[in-house]
Amino acid sequence: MRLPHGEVKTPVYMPVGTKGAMKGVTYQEMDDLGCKLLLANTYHLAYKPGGDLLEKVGGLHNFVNWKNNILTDSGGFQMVSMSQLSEVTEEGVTFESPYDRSKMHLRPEDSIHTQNQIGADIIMALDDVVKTATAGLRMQEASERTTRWLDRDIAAHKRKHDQNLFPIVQGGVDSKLREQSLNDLIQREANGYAIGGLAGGEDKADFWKTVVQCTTKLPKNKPRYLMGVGYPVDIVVCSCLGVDMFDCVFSTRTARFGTAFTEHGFLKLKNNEIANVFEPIQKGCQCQACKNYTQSYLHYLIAKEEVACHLISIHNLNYLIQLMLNLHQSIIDGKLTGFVNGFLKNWYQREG
Ligand code: PRF
Ligand code: ZN
Repeated sequence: MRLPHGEVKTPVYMPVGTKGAMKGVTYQEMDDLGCKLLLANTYHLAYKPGGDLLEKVGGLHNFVNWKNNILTDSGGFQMVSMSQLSEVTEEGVTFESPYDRSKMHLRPEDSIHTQNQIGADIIMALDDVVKTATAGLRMQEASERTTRWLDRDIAAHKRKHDQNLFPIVQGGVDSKLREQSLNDLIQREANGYAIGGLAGGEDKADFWKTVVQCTTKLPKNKPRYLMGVGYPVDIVVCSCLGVDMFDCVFSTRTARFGTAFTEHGFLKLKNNEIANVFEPIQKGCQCQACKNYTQSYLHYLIAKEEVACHLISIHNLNYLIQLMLNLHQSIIDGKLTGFVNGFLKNWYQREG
């Protein structure tokens, strides 16, 4: 994928720095890990430091000194994650700040204006997001409203030459609504598309079916971004189903609770027996945590020091970035099937 701040190999995992910072990891470290595309969030950045300040310093890239690519989510997802504090109408969404109770009106025009100020390489359409389990008319309204808002997004977008606006397919796990949303969005001929409204607690069977329905229909020559998916197994399987981009806070959030990714699944470093394991999290891993420290030491650190969360976050990010590069290479080499077989066998077979 060629973007204004360099080329990105796909499939790609995008680490999430919601507020213009990763939790516990600097952007310099993200660059060292080989990250080429980061995610940030319009709602949080609009609240602080604000779009005007970001525009004044020449955008988020300059503000945080990041030379690679950025994608901004539109604020749509906060309608679900902050549902107690938001109200949606045809005009747009109103949020009440959990910090100081101030109101923020986010119409499609506002989301795009702020995203133009932030200056990310990929910006997202403002979608009407409802919980995946939402039934009937409200789900239909949300899906159709997302298309109406897309037309307002496109009209408001002032940087079509250097910012790629991705529409977001909605419709929950209802195949008719998805089909309608797919048809409407594909007609608008964007440079890439996102699949939204999933990873919200739906049945796994419905999840896979909906992903396949979308990837089958979306244009083959344009990137497809599955929003909010980040479990290693889901990333591998969905890459096989034709997804190119993923994002999720899971890798760093779970690290802060002491869980590391390994080729044999999740490793809970808080468990007492880890005190006697004098090996790295993952043999051969080139990250700072594995090159320097044993599981036993990390287990001891977790109870005492913030730095343990930092080290495990670095490891999990390195794990996902390397996993994606290996997936990419296996596709290039025509060896995807063998790679996926090996990955799944290792993941579910603890003894290797
Ligand atoms: N829409 C937006 N951001 C998202 C999602 C979505 O549907 C999801 C999936 N639930 C994650 N992030 N705008
Ligand atoms: Zn490591």
